[in-house]
Amino acid sequence: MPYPDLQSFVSDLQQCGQLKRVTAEVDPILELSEVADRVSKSPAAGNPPPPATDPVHGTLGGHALLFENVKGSELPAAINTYGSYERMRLALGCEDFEELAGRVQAMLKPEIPTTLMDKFRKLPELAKMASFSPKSVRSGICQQVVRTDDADVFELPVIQCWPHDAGRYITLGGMYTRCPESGVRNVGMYRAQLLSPKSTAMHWHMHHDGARNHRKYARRREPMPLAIVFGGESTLPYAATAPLPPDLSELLFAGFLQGKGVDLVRCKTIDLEVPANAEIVIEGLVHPTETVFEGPFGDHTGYYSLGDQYPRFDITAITHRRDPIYPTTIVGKPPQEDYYLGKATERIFLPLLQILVPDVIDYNLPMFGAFHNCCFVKIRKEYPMQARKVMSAIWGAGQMMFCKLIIVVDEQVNVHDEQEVLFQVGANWDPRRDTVVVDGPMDILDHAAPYLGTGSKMGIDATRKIGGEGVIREWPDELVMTEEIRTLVARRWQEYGL
Ligand SMILES: [Mn+2]
Repeated sequence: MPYPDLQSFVSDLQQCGQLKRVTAEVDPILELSEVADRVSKSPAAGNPPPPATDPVHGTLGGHALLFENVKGSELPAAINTYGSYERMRLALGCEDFEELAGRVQAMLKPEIPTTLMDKFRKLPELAKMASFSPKSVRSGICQQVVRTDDADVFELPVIQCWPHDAGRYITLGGMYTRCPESGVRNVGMYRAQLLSPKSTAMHWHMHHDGARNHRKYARRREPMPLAIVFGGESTLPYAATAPLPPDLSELLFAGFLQGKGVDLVRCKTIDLEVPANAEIVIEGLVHPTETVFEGPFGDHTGYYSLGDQYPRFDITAITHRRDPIYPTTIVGKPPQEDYYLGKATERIFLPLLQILVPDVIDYNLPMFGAFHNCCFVKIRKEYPMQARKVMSAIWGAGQMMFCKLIIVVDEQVNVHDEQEVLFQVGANWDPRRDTVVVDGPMDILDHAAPYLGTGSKMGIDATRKIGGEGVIREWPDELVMTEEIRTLVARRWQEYGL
């Protein structure tokens, strides 16, 4: 089962040998970040075998860290709690991500009941879906302490991650907003730069749901209520980062993952509800029109993203449980904590991608691609130019539009083996015939794109070529030993240690 709050997650991680408590004083400015970076790139706690879908980098992640003595703050800071396959598995309460992918698939392909008897059989499942919805409760630990006039965000152990960052940044807070028209709640995970004891800059990209909600408030010239939530159910930070459609609630998804709805309490100073089990909640209002200069910030691209104008968030209260833990994370060159959140998404959302692009058997977003720069796709090729159709479809599937490079391979290739994929490129690719370059929208963070948010992307067809694909000569077979000989040798030669 996933954990109901951060403190039970942290204490279980410690019991499993997945967390180190650090009592030595650490500076939240750069020092904590450098320790976390080194730890996230070291062997995973307990040296577990890597998953089959990540044979090389799946062995990394180090320990989660709980810094009990952060300079300038009374609160301990937790980092790297999601930073390995094992800890992601614990946080989501699953044996492996495939198990969750299976549950997503079952939800996406509901069998439509035809007879009355079928309808009755379906009732418990529908009731179960309803039980995943968030529930309002009267009180929560997140409001054991309420501070309004004396609220000071600098009392939290907020870190500065990289040397040229513009300041200290909140990095693992769920940003709770609501659409003023439909009332639909949204939870996103965006950074916030501390400006003063009672204000931050709100960083969100134009296509984020939080930004969309803010635009609606801005048109009405009303301030937007916003709550920054730390901790709570261990599925929440993952759900906040998952690429859900705009109207699918992250809270419902978190409830689905943990098999139980998230309990919500009313905020003290704004009209919003937040998870009752959270450690810390920052309440406030985002100004409809006023902006402040935000950034630069060392980003998950491995480069700084440049500064720009973003809305200002004015804090009205900070509420927290007694003795809260402040959770944080850093981003930079992979692998870091966010790599495992991304890999969970890659696996859990495969059934959804397959509904949009049924040709896809499997895919891999390799580590060096920092999430979506590069995508390896495996298809069962049945007609000419199918690889190109798949590229176009992937570029049309939500955030996959940001893929700068798509490599398509045949069904016998292991897309999780980078050497094998690149071998197929070398063997099957004629650059002029098998490459496509198209223009389109790009990630705002892609500094190599000629314009902000637009640029070009490339597809490489590394499948075997068939008639209708510009092959004039005969295409040879790939070297593969017969199954008969392989089985025989595996059995007979084992005793010789070969
Ligand atoms: Mn959303």
